[in-house]
Amino acid sequence: SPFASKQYKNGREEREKIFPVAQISAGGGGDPLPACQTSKADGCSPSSRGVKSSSPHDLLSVARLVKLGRSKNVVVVAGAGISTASGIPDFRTPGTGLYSNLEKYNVPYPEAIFNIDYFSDNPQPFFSLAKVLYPGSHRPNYIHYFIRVLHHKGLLLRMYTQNIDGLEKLCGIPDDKLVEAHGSFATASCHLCYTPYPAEEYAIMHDRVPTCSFCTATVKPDVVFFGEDLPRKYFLHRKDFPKADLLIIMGTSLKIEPFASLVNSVRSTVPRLLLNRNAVGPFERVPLRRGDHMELGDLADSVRKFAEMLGWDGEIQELMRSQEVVASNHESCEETSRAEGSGAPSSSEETDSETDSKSST
Ligand code: CNA
Repeated sequence: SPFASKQYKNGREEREKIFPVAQISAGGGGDPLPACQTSKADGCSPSSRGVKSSSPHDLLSVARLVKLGRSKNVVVVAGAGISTASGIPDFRTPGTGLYSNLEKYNVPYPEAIFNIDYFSDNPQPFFSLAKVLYPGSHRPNYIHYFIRVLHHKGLLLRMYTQNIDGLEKLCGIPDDKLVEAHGSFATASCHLCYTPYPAEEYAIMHDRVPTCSFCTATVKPDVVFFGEDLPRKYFLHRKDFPKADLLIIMGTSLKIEPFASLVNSVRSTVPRLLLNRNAVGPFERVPLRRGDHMELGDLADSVRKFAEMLGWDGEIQELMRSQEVVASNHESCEETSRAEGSGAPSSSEETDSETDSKSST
């Protein structure tokens, strides 16, 4: 089957597929948990919030480690919560998350939209949703630029993101520092015969489902669906996590495996900092593991506070201003050239691909 051929392509040992945690605990493929159980597991229940909540000391003690030069190999693990400030809804935030707003996609249960078997029969819901997530209409925010500055300082070992919005790349985090664990929209392939299609050819923004010119099956962006293999690059985690000396977890509910378990693969003495609206994963446990810190609340506020403690806020704001000015000039240039009918200029956003340096902290 085409599925088997993809497994073969990725190598036997390296096969890991993504699953929602809820399905795994229900016996690997059962119905997802009902909403109330999900929100409890999300850490929204008073009991999981109450006992050890965030304190200003958490952020401060991690900032101190960084300033003392004790954290030089920082791994960042991120999810949809880092992009809500850019206007992209996450999955699970009640009210605004995509899972609360699925009526328009007409799917039997939320995860169906990213289920490869469901997609084979009915790709339309995914393509409707893809328009919301598709790169192009959103800009990186302060949180993305914080991570880029972490890289500027020579402290970022790697960023592992579950996001498919491409904002990490857009803010200039270089390719070799980034693992897009759940794939991206940058490329696409036929979901049956795996013929590759460059992004511009599969034209996701049009109101039709793109089909393969060889076998007529649906062309799917190389976003990893439930039940699909993770990209090869994901396996860098085997090298990176044992090397990490600080783990920062931001904006994720840690509900999707195997990504969620990555946070447990740093050495037991390594400090872990959770920045999120609510406690998630191992941070729901009371008491917390020694070395675990969390700052609960709005992520942009927490990251700004952290950056101020580190003395990086000015640099982040300056970088953000310069990049965003370049981007908006670029946009108005494109608009002008479109209006004048002279075609679009080529993209020229600055990235850090040559600045992968251990520069000053
Ligand atoms: P999720 O399950 O929706 O969890 C997001 C987490 O972030 C939740 O715990 C929220 O409480 C928290 N959060 C959201 N906004 C904020 C905020 N402003 N401040 C503080 N905390 C906040 O999403 P995950 O990333 O954990 O789930 C993984 C899925 C989501 C991946 O497979 C993605 O492909 C998928 N996804 C990606 C995007 C994107 O690319 N931007 C958007 C929506 C979904």
